[in-house]
Amino acid sequence: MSESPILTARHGRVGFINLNRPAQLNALNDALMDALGEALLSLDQDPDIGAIVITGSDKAFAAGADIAVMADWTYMDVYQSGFITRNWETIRQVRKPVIAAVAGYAMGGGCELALACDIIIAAESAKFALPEIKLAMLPGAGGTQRLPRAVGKAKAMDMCLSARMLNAEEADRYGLVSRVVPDAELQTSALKLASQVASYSLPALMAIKESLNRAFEGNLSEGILFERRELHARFASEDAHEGMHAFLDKRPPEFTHR
Ligand code: DAK
Repeated sequence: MSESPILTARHGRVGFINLNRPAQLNALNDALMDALGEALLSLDQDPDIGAIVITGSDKAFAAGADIAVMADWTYMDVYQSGFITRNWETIRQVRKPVIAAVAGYAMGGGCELALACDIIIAAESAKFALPEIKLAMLPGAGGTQRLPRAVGKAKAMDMCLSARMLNAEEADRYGLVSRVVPDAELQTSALKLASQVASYSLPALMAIKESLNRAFEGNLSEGILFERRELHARFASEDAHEGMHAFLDKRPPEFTHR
C-alpha cells in the first residue's frame, strides 16, 4: 500500500499538515492535492482548530506540479478535467488562518501553494521560484496574480520570465515571506506563531482574513466599507465584549469563539 501523500497532526488548537512525497520533493499530484483539500476542509470545519500550518520536508516544501504526470497530458485532458481548478484551489475556501512553513525548495506549484497561504514563515534554506518558463509553461495556480501582489510587478516579472530563484533573505526583503528563522527552529516557530494566532477569537480572525483579502479584490472605497461592516459586526460577538472587559479588568480574556 502506498504511503499517504500528506500526514496530519494536532497541537492544541493548531492543525498541522505535512506534505509527504519526499522522494519526489513533494511534487504535487492529484492524490496529494485531493488529500490536502480534504484535510484543509476538515480542519476548517473543526471548532477546536483555530489555525492551520502546511509544511514540507527539510529539503522541499514542494518542488512544483508533478512533471512526470503532466508530461504527456493533452489540452483536452487538462481542460475537460479542470486541472488545477478541480482540486488545487480548495485552499481558497478555508476561512481560518493558514501558515506555510517553508524549508528548501518552494518551486512552481509549490511556491504558488505557499502564496495561497495567509502567512509564509521561511527557514534560512528556503528557495522560492516560478521556473515554469524553463518547461515552456507558465505559473497556472495563481502565481501570475498573487506573486505581483506580494512583491510588485518588477520582481514578479523577473522571477516568472527568467526563472530567478529567491533565497530566504531576498524573499523576506521583497515581502514574499513574513519572517525567516533558522532551519532547526522552523517547526517550533511555526507552531508558536500558529498557537498564538489560534488563541485569539476565531470569528475575529476570520473577519480579519476576509477583510484583508478584500484589499486584493476591489477598490479602496469598497474595501473600507467591507472592513467597517466587519468591525460593526464584531459588536455582535461575545468575544469582542469579553476582550474589551478583560482588558479593563486587567485579566486575560476567555474567548468562547462566539
Ligand atoms: N515533478 C516530478 N518530480 C520531481 C519534481 C517535479 N516538479 N521535482 C523533483 N522531482 C523529482 C526528481 O525527478 C527526482 O526524482 P528521481 O530522479 O530521484 O526519481 C527527485 O524528485 C529529486 O529531484 P532532483 O534529483 O532533481 O533533486 P536536486 O536536488 O538535484 O534538484 C530541484 C532539486 C528542485 C532544483 C529540481 O528537482 C527541479 O528543478 N525540479 C523541478 C522544479 C520545477 O520545474 N518546478 C515547476 C514544476 S511545473 C498548469 C498549471 C500549473 C502548472 C502546470 C500546468 N495548467 C493550468 C495547465 C504548474 C507547473 C509547475 O509547477
